[in-house]
Amino acid sequence: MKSCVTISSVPSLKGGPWILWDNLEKSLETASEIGFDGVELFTSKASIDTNVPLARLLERHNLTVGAVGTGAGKVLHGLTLTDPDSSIRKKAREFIKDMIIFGAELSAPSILGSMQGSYGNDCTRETAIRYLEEALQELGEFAISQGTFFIYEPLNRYETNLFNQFEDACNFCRSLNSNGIKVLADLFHMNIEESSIEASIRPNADVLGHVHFADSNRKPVGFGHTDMKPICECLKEINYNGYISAEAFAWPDPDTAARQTLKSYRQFFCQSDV
Ligand code: LER
Ligand code: MN
Repeated sequence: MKSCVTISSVPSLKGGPWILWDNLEKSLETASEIGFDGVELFTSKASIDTNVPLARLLERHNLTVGAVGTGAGKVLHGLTLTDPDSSIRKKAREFIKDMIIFGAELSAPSILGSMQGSYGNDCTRETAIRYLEEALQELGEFAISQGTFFIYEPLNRYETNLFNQFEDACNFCRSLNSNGIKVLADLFHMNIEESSIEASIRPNADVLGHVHFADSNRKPVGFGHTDMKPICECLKEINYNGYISAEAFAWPDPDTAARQTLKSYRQFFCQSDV
């Protein structure tokens, strides 16, 4: 497993669930200095302005990219894959393809979170699920063509009404005509939706592709009340070898949040007896 911390390069979304908020160069320096293996990037578009090429900066700081998030497509540009308007759905797929290319160049997959959208008003659940299915099949195959995969993230009921439970999302993704889709276990969303987080993850190891590491209240792990020990034991038991990525509020401040996250990561994943 690899430790990972989120970096947002979108100042207008300050207050969202990302740990590091400084400019990218500074955030990479902080992530590396604290001791993370990787970073997850949240950007407004499929590129990022740096004085030195990003790949060189990552190499300098001995960091990999765990994933890139596509959420800005929805929150900044209003695009979702299940919008009733076909021109918006098309733009959403194009935005995501650019993000998949951006990620693939950094050897990282992209994540579909809020850009999945919701059904309602002009669109039934059945229609929205069909749109999602078609889009995921296309994007999964596109990700494979770029040498990577694409990650679908079930969200809690206040953020989508498509798939809230992990097992439902895994079954849906397994049924797709693409092997390019994996599923994300966000421990904050799962804390709201699952009866048991570890029991939901255990039978779905085959499609688990990424983990968002946050406590019950979306603060860094250790600042809430999720019982993390059985979840971490389950991830070890199923030999999960992907990223454990801190997508949490920068509480009480980015530096403390990052340090707390790595402390918890080491406590649960690097010690044999926790
Ligand atoms: C994205 O990873 C996520 O978890 C969502 O809550 C963002 O809206
Ligand atoms: Mn998440």
